[in-house]
Amino acid sequence: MPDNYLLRTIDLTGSGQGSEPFDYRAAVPRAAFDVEHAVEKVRPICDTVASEGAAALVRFAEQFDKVTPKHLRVPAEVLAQCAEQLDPKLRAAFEESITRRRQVCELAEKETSSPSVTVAQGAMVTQRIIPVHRVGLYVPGGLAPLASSVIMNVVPAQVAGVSSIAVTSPPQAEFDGLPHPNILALCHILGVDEVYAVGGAQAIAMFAHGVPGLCERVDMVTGPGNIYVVAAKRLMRGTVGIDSEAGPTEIMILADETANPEHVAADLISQAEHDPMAGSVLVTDSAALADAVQRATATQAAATRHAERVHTALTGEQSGIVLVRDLQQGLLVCDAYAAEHLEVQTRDAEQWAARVRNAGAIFVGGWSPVSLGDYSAGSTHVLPTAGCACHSSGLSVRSFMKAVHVINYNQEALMELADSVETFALAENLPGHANAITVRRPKTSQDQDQE
Ligand code: HSO
Ligand code: ZN
Repeated sequence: MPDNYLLRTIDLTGSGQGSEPFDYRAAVPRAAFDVEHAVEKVRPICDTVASEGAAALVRFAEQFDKVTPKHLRVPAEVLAQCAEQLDPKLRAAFEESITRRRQVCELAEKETSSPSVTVAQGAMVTQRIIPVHRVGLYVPGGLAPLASSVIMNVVPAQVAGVSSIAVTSPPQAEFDGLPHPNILALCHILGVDEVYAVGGAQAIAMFAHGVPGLCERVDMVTGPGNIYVVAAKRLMRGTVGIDSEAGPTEIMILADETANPEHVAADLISQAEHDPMAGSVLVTDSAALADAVQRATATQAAATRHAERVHTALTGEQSGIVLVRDLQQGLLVCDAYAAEHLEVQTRDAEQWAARVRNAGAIFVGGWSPVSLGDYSAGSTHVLPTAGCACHSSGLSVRSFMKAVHVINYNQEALMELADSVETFALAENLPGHANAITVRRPKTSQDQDQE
């Protein structure tokens, strides 16, 4: 193998043919992401915010962001100013992204109906859909101020009917202690006027506990962040709802010899650009494609702006090229890995994509790269990482809605079921439960005599 090849090869062509089940998940490892260790570090920060409020937020900004925030809450006129000063081309790109994301939210993700089922005469159960009342959205700053995350979090929350939305993002020294101006501009465009210049674990604590005189507590915190933000979400979960614990980003590409190696390489690099721990994995049945992708990746990675972190990500344990016997076996690898992003660049891509069970989002064919979904496709880019796509979904309108069962039986309907419930309760050795039914039974003349 030429020494400038960056991606390691995992050859599975001979694996998984015996009678023993083969562990495809273990064959493609992920980077270690030790949230538990970070939880211990953020615990005192969250406690201090709870006890000292705004003063602690200023101190932590000075310590971690190396700046004294000009305002902890960004004044509305600053938001408006940032929107006015936007480059018109960028503003148009923001608006295109918002329009498409909103379209998908309204047409495909919104579930407004509250179905009622009459399970017997007089016995009705309704599933009422109620939006979360108040949400706090975290937008990362630092190396990667992801303005697109504002859209991906705010739009579904608004379509869901969340009535109170607050956004927070770290204060930046280069912007005079304010969050990145593109983030502020987007808040204004989206009609969000409650915006804080607070970052890191302390921002999550501010949302979870509330800070007197500054910020009311929220019901749910969403949005990506670094490991300390994730750790604070884990710590505060329960005090507050969270969307998910986002780990390092990852892309898996299932491709055959029809794929364009330059495109495949560019897509692997695009996600490696996020983080030295990002995972970029190609799964292919074509040794020729594997080789061409290695060459293209080496050339493109050397020339890219963030070459250092791209190089670290691509050469890490969590990235590589998986060689499979055929696409059928490739599909087993994809389902076992459950990638945050899965691209299918094969002949009959739609058919192969339709057979995938586990992926955060599926990008079909050669003209739907992950970058398109990151910004403007209309889909969400807040997606389950670390294999969680086998049980979880990306952030959508539904994430901001609660389904509440409303139970409404009349007397006859309850009496019809009384025996059944009492029997069940006694079988669980919970006579108090049975009694809550029994006391409602009509009194017999015998009962009345006993009283
Ligand atoms: N690929 C990232 C989202 C993102 N990319 C934002 C660019 N900006 C995680 O899905
Ligand atoms: Zn991205």
